Amino acid sequence: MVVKVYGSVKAACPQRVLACLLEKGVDFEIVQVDLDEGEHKRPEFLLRQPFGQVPVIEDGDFKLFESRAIIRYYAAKYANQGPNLLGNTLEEKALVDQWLEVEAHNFNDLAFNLVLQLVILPRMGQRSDTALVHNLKQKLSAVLNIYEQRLSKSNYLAGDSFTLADLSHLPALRYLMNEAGMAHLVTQRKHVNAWWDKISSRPAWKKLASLAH
Ligand SMILES: N[C@@H](CCC(=O)N[C@@H](CS)C(=O)NCC(=O)O)C(=O)O
Repeated sequence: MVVKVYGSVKAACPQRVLACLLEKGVDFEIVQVDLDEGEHKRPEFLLRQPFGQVPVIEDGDFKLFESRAIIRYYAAKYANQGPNLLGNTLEEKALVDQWLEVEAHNFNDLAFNLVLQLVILPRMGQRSDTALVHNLKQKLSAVLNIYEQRLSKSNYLAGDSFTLADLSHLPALRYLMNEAGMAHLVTQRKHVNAWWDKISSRPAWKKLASLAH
């Protein structure tokens, strides 16, 4: 049964799910939801995702939304297929969870709002708020300094192998570095930069990039 992913291959949150499915070698079909047309706010879509956001997956009769819940589900469902993205021991798994929470609560809001200010609003003909951009950059720099320390001690966030904790950062980091012109936030930090090089050169991520462009 092919997994249906409702979303757009260009949107960051669906990309988190697609990257995980590609890592695991799970077949999927993308059901396009046109955010520009507001399809995600229509009643039929709200039956799948009551908050009107993408992604949502449909796997046979099973439906799930929230991208991080979805990647945890597939990493566990296909634990014996493809790379282990969850860690082996209880402690390794806890560290993966810890860094996934850091991504969701310390990193993502800042990165998302920077992309909003620098890419999305200008695209809609609106001006970005320079003071806010400055503030977001300062705060994100402080978060990335903590990543730099962590990554000076281990190859990946949760330890010595690539896990969901790393994968979950890929979409927003890519937007930040490319469209938002904030690559220096990564390249100025030796260990963060080496980590980015490793995680963004994985075949699954490269394949997703080729689907998105
Ligand atoms: N916490 C949710 C966030 C989903 C989300 O923000 N999706 C964005 C696309 S990346 C979206 O649907 N934006 C349209 C909107 O919020 O109206 C998840 O991770 O799935």
